[in-house]
Amino acid sequence: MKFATRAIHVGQEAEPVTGATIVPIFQTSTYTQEGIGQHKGYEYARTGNPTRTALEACLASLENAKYGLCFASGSAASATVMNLLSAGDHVICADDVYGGTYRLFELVFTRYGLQYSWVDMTNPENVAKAIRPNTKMLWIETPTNPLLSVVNIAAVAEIGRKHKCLTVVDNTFASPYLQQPLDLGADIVVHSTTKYIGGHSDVVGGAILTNDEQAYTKLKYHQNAVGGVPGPHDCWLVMRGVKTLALRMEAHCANAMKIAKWLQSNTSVSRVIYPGLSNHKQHDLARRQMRGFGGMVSFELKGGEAAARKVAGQTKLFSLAESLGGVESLIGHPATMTHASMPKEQREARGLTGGLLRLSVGIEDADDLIGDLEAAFAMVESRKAVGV
Ligand code: P1T
Repeated sequence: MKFATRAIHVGQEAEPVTGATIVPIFQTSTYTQEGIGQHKGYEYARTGNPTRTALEACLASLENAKYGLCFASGSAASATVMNLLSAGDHVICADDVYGGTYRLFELVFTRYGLQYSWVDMTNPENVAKAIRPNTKMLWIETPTNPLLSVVNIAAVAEIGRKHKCLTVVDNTFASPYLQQPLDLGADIVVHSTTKYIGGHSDVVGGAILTNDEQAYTKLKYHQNAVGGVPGPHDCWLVMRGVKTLALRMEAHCANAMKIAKWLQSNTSVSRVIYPGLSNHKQHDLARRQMRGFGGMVSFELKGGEAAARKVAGQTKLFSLAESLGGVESLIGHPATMTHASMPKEQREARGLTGGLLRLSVGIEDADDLIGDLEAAFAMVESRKAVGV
């Protein structure tokens, strides 16, 4: 079965008792046993729930994985991957990641004795150079949040194999429709299903997908032991969203490309970052590694931070909001929003300036979205002209 078919059918056979075509929401915390130890595979809903099982099977299939585990958030999924490690272990991470991932690793897990090196993974040699005797994991995000750098998954996974490190890819920005890291040699994929997979900005969730049986067994153990599991209704919402992932991603990519090109031609804009533009530093790699270039576009205005702050408050269709990947367009100011927990010096060293704006381009009509940005830019220009 091809991707779009799997998104609608895998794990989602008609329910055997009633014939319900759509997987029901099994809103139960426990399961009645016929006798001690005699049950139908479910004992307690932290450990397992049929609605969650269906979603786990579907997402595993979409990432070409044997095993899937779902979580209450992308952050809970990332934290559970860290549970594979022990005090004294070292992780090499892409230096441009979601601010919450930076916070989780640098401010939470370092207190438990894990060590992190933040390296520019766009050059895989930097990863090889950062390897230490205690390095156990390589953590990739690609395209990165919010600077949309593209990391060569196959090259980094090769380094991981050579040094017996697990390679993990946070595939949230691309979604499995645009990129399947396990096929490129990665060991584990992590998602915030809050984003493109859910697709409607109405649910928070996460997932881990893998073909590594040993890693899966440990992750499943920690999923149950730590307990950051999603409720059945949330699983059902994610499952409803994922059915249209293929269609939505095509529309996100087409709209983002139009907007990136429009921004590039606009005289108020000093820099546009979109992997689909031929001047993007890893454009050729993105062409090879991804099926499309995604729905995220970052840019800077000539007026710097002051102009960025004003534009972010002026758009009408682009809501000023955290998050991404929904059908509706969002605009964000990473320095004060998604990446506020990263110290200013760290942000600036990565090129994440106060002037940077990030668009999550939705699937509305592209002309309306361009019109919205145009009006916001004009409003800021006219205020500047009258000194407001
Ligand atoms: O929000 P949560 O479901 O816990 O997912 C965390 C997360 C993990 N990985 C990436 C690449 C992410 O972008 C996120 C969440 N990001 C935002 C909320 C944001 O606006 O960038």
